[in-house]
Amino acid sequence: MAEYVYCNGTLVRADEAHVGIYDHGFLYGDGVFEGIRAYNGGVFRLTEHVRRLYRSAHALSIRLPMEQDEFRAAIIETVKANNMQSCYIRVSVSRGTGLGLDPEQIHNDPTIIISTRQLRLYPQAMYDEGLDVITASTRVPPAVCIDPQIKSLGRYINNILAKMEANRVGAGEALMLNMAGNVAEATGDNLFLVRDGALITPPTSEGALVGITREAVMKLAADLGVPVSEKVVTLYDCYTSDETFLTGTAAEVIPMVRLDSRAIGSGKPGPITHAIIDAFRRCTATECEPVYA
Ligand code: PXG
Repeated sequence: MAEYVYCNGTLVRADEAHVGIYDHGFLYGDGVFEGIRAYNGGVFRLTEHVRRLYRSAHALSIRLPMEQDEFRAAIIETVKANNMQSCYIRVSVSRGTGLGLDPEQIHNDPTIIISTRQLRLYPQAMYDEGLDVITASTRVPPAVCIDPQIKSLGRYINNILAKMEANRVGAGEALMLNMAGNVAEATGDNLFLVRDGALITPPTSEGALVGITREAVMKLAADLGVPVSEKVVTLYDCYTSDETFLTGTAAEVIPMVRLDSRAIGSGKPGPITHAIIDAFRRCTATECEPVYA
């Protein structure tokens, strides 16, 4: 069956979709994106993802030519056109097309692409055994320079470099520090640590994206009676935590059991991590917006 892509207002065959060579996303990373997930014919946190997309676009003064409910409908139509039940949905938006930095000199007609893909997840063994992680030497840009709340295309060069550092030594992920040397997040996931039965995660001012999975986990933890706080996290805090895990749309909730050759806690996924993984799976199984209703 042909793969379909939403491309600037219409569904077209993926092999016929194209983006101009002067697209500002391609030329300058001048755009925003979302990675969304569908589970068993339902989209997880669709409203929250589209809201974050619109906030990211607004912060960059990119005006989307439709209301959020129409955008949500376009995402659902794309999933339907590909007859997908469970998939990764990539939404990419750029400012428009034209050579030169000046937005006044380009067609401010945002490029909008929505595509669906089967997921390439971490193997189950990594969820059972936990990830071996390193600290990357590549830093996150200061929040006062590039705000991490904007899920912008251009910000990811450093995340890619940090991921390459992890790949080079066979680690599953890399933690990224901010300019003060505090932990911001992993390359494509947020970080939580467990200390004395409570969860701690770095605030966005430390350079972390306001992850949708992070928000879901914070609420699930509260429901389980596990206190959660946003606090500055140092490498010492990670090395000496009882448990640590990462959260993201693609990885969901994944335990992290080693950091820079030090075992975290027992060196095995801990009980709170297991409880959060179970609660998150229940959440994705029951709280999705139906596509085929
Ligand atoms: N931090 C960063 C820097 C991310 O990019 C997360 C945390 C987790 O956020 P969510 O909202 O997913 O819980 C992300 C996630 C892609 C892609 O190509 C998307 C992400 C990461 C890597 C690749 O769609 N976003």
